[in-house]
Amino acid sequence: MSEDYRDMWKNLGLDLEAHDALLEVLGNAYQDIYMTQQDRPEGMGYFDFVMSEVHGLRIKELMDKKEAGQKIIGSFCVFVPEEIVLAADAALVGLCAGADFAMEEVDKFLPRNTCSLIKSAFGFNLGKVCPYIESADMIVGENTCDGKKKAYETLNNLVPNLYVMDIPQMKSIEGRDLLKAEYMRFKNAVEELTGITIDSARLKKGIEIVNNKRKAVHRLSILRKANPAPLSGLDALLINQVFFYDDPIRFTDSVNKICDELEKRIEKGEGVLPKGAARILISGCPMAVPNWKLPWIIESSGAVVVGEESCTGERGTRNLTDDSASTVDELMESIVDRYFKVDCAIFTPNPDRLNHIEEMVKTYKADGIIHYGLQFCQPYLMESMSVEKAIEAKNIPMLRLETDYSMEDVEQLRTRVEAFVELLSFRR
Ligand code: BJ8
Repeated sequence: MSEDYRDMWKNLGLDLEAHDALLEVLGNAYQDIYMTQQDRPEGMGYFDFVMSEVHGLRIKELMDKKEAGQKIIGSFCVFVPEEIVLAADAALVGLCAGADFAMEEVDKFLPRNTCSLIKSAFGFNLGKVCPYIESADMIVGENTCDGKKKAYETLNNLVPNLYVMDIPQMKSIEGRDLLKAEYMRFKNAVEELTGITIDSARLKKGIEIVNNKRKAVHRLSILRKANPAPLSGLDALLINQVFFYDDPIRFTDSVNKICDELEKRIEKGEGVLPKGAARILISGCPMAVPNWKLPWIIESSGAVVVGEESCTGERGTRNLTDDSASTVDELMESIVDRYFKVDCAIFTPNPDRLNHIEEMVKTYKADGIIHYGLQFCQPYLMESMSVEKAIEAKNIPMLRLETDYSMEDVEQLRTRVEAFVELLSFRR
């Protein structure tokens, strides 16, 4: 890393020593997990580059934006509408929440039975190792699960710029009204932060950029229907993770480029694993960078992940926002319509998610599902029981796993995953 970055990190208030240690661990994990994969498409070079510069060049770009008067908004959830943020010339970035860090400090603020994702967000903040949180002008917390909701009360004492957005828990008329009211309030807050009034032309542009980004990711997902799969689940997850960090227009171009390459691969019948490899759909909690544990275990057990029913996957990216309306209010209605379809397990009841899982199994020709639940994540762990019953009634095999960010249970998980993959191969 260049000296420029060190100055930049220092100015952001990062703990340089701790940050160096973090980058070393991450760099090694990336080498071991990503760079040992065989037959990766050339287009993944771009995403490798983004990852290698995720705390470097990308932060430099964001700092340059700030210098030019633009604002940075950080978020932990796919319910924060990027369309509104872009309409005010600001940038939306995901905040670090995918690895354990500074856990002794975290234990002073959160109960032990808190999910790894929330603990990680606190660890990166308390350990002063997340340049995104330090560069953000506004951090958006959303009232989704109880863990996050209460954790934001504590986070509010640790950061100066937390904005809390309420999120409905039922797909009712009242629930939709609440989301609309909260998105209007968020639009006003973004306008106040940036000093920019969001008119319909700006909002349309924001919608167009985000729709294009989602269209590119949909194009990529559909290519994963092919057998043999042209892309590993690990690489697909990486692309889904980069979705939250990169410049949206550049990201869209890069995803479309890799799609062009994958189309050629498919024509030639080339894939990352042999045609007979078991095809797995992952469903459940999101996997923030650098949480690559489960797909790594699955794919090093001889199976291939063909889809993610997750917020770092299709739950987060499916459905476009209708941009045909002409007034700000109508466009805001379209944004609400689009986000109200997100079927996070915080909703009760949540039949859409089950339908989507079944639909994904068919679309991606999955042989089975691995449900990924983070320990202490009540919404997804609870829902996994009813999902399992419904899925197994349809004769689709499902394995329910519960884990955290540590690597201590890797061998235990591997044993269960291998047995599941064997079962799937047997049924083919
Ligand atoms: S829309 S999935 S990104 S809330 S793992 S913190 S649910 S206890 S992350 Fe999520 Fe938005 Fe929903 Fe998606 Fe709570 Fe569970 Fe932890 Fe979780």
